[in-house]
Amino acid sequence: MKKVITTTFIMAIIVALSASAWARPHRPAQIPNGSKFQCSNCHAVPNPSPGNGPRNLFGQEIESNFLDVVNSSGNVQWGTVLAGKDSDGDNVSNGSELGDPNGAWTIGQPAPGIFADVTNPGDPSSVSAIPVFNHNAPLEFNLGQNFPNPFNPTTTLDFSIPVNERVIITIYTMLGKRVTVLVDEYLPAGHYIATWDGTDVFNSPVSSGTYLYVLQSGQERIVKKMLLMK
Ligand SMILES: [Ca+2]
Ligand SMILES: [Ca+2]
Repeated sequence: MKKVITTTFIMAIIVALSASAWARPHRPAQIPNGSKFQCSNCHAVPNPSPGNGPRNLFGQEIESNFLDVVNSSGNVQWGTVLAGKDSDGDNVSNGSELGDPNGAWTIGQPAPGIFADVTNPGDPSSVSAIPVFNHNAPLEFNLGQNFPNPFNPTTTLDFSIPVNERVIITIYTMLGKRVTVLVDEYLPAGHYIATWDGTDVFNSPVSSGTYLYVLQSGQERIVKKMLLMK
């Protein structure tokens, strides 16, 4: 009898653990462009199993206020309110980061916005270009020196464009190998800053060394160097 009870107890624990480990991977499909960062949208450390690991600020916000049922099978209530918040405090709203500024997207609709521009709403170092207002410098085509430099692992760079234009900022190794695309979006004329967290397109940290960053917009192109020193 005792053995049966023990076995039942252990099986109950296994079932409970499996439910918590595997119930949440449905959630990336419940936010716009959630496929880009998958579990990392909501988890600072998404491993070892999908849905486990500590939550980031976006994940905490959803868990507290934006689930229809507060348990592991709860569904995310994406909409205007959640889209308007800036969970990770990087000055870009959750909706803007996910390509749906107004929270108008619903499950089943095509992914909104430009996939390359989607950034992580739970990671303050994941931003595309942020407009800078009340900037006194003349509005001309310009790419500033990154700051700090040398850096480890994050650096920011400022740029400006005098006309509405598609802007692409790409980072290369000194041998010309493309590391990542930092910005690829149509922007209004203005001053902007962009941040690079020292990772490549696979979100893997890159090694120390000199990197080139290239701003391309219309017929214009500016190349600068920066030094990552670990
Ligand atoms: Ca944000
Ligand atoms: Ca972010």
